[in-house]
Amino acid sequence: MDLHNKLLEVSRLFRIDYEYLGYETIQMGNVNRTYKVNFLLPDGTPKSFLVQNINTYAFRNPIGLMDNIDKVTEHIRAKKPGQLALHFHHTADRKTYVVDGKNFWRMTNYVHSITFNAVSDLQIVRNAGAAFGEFQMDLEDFDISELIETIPGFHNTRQRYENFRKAVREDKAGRATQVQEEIDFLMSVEDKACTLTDLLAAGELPLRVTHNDTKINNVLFHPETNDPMIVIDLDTVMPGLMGHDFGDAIRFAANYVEEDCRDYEKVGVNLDVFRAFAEGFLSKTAKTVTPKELETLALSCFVLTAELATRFLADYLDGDLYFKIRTPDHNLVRTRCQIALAKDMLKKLDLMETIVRECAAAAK
Ligand code: GN1
Ligand code: MG
Repeated sequence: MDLHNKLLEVSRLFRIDYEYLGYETIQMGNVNRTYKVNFLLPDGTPKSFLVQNINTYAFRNPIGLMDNIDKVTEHIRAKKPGQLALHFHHTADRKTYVVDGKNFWRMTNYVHSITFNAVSDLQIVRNAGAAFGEFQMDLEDFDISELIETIPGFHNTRQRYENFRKAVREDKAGRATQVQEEIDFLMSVEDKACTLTDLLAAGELPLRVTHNDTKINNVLFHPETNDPMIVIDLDTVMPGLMGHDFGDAIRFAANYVEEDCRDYEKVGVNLDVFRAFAEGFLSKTAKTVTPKELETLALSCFVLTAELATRFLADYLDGDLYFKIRTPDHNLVRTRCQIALAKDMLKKLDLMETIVRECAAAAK
């Protein structure tokens, strides 16, 4: 069945009976496939929904994942009744998903909004920082044991390095010799990149419920006012560290260029964006952040950047099985961009640490 008819069939299973107009592919995320599915209400007004095809190579337990999302969204909704939330549609037998063969479908409301990739408007960045900080705080009293790990060891950097080493060893796509320089660099920073993982194992950093995929385009903003409306992409909400969310957000938002930019000499941390995000994030989290978390917040940006570089490069070596690619060397370009960013972060680490301390002091 072609996609046009498949999306119609899925929508009908989610009990959307309006007149079907067709679909648009949404460029969102590097893992799942997302479609905006358009209908016409009986009175002639257009109405859209988002349908996603979950990548079950990445998410091996999609039913457990939907269960996590249900619990987390319920918890937040109970705290903030009436506030805009993601709503997952149900089938006739009350399921939030439709399985057909290897495909795992879900449907949510479509929120008219805007998103940002590279941002220079500091107020938007500050707002995004506050939105992610607030998200963690909303879940501060959530019982961690209720959540499954949707991707086990997602930000376990030691484990990521093991996977990376395995990919280098197996060299499935025969590409290892052309990327020796990248492999050597990542190996040389392994211990530093594993700082958070090691501190967690030593009991020096607290586990929290975290988002774990805090790209700034996972905050939906109001199209007219630019106010943050909602945090989306809850697939990786699970136990994690505060630095995972802070670090991943900076990795994405504070880079001068997008995460797959080929102009490696343009890559780097914009410290104004860094400060604005830290201000927003700490305005919500300063009351609960521990001294060790604060001390490692700037370093967490390097950690998340290096970790993702190992993931992109491992996928390149495996033959591009995990991340969606748009060019044959996409994962290599992503790797090189993240390595350039990681190097710049090491240079600016002292400055970033000072900024974090200043923002925390101002927020208290
Ligand atoms: C993936 O699919 P998306 O864009 O939300 C990945 C993140 C990476 C990101 C890099 C489940 O996120 O961990 O940081 O790509 N998500 C998963 O762009 O692996
Ligand atoms: Mg995601």
